[in-house]
Amino acid sequence: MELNLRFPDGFVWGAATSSYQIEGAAAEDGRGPSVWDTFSHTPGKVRGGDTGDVAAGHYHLLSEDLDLMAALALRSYRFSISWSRVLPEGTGQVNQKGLDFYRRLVDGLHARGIRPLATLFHWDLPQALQDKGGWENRDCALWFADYAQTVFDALDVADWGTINEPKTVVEAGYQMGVHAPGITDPARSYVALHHLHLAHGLAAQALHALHPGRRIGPALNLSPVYPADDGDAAREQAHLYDGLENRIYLDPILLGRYPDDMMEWIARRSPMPRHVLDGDLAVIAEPVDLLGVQYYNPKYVDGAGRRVFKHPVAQAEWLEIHPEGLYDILVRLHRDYPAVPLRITENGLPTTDAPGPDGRVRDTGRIAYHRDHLAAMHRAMAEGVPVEGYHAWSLLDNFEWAEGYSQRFGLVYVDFETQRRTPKDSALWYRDLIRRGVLR
Ligand code: PNW
Repeated sequence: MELNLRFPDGFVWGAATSSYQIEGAAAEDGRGPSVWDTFSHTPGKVRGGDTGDVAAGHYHLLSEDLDLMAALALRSYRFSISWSRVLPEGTGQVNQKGLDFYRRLVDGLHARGIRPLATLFHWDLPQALQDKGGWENRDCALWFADYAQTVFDALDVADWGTINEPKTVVEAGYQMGVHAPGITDPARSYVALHHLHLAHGLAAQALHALHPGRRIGPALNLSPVYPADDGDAAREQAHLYDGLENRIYLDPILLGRYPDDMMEWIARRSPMPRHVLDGDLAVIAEPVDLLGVQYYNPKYVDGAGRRVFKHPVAQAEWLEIHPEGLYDILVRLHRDYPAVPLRITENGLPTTDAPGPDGRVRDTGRIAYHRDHLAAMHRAMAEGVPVEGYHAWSLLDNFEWAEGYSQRFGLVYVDFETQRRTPKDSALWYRDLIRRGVLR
């Protein structure tokens, strides 16, 4: 069926990556170790014992990857900066070679007419700072703000992202322990959350003070939460889970307060409320200039608070596919929160498609996925939701955290033996969509 959905001229079409997932060169040019080096080198933590030591080799293939982005007609590239490449100890001495890598990246994007969206933190905390308590230490927010100032001053970037997915840090990193730093303690997780929020706010304040006219915002993974049935119990559980999935991330930043019901819930499990000091929420609520929305899945909850699946799942078993969930999230953001330009900073899925004898990668499932989500997003835009751009996750197949190299989210196939890049059919489809500006 032809859709024929036209997007505004100047719509920001992009793709996203993150430093530890693609760069490799983990011990080169003075980069210090991060918590993900430690975690991936700990036996049993990552599938197959995979690490990001080499990853997609992007550190050494920078100009090839820039040309690839241009060939795919991207208008924006969302990447993250490795804090420990710039500041090997997390604070103090700057590693000029590390900073130069990001200067070359940003210059290369400008030369090709591609807008950078630079994320300050996509989970690779310098190990030296984890050794001092990491995000459980309030000082971590101050170290983050200092690091942010260093890169704000060094890089010609107009649009900045602060913390990528604080929810994944809290849940995977501090509750389930399946991500670095591998902690399994809800009590500690909410202390870390507050300091992540504080770090976000301090960085936003610093950018506004030092570089007026530039923009900054968070990148939150949001999931609409639906009751699995019509009962009152499911409705109540859905409201609770909405607090844990969405409101504890959105409300402090956009409304300047933690939701009352969530503070009660957290206080029964964590000393976190004692770590919220006078003035913190004013910092956290520094007005943001854009809101990054990462959408992967909805959550259905039954009356016992159990998660229920209602739609097909992708190769990643958590990734239940429900494009309408993106529409629901966008409309809700527009209804419940102050107006702020929205960017879809991630949306995508892993597939197992590999090059055939003719070299083509026929990832028709990925094309269908992006098409359906873009149609849902377009419907929200037609109803007045201010979405300025969309970033597919991901530009390249990469190190998919605890799943190692077993899940491929890329528009571009990467042979991890040869580092050869092959645009999948989805990449060519996306290129044509960008050129045409019409979703068919
Ligand atoms: C995001 N979950 O992570 C990250 O920002 C990316 O770095 C990552 O590669 C991508 O999504 C795909 O996983 C998530 O279990 C990881 O709900 C796990 C979940 C959600 C997001």
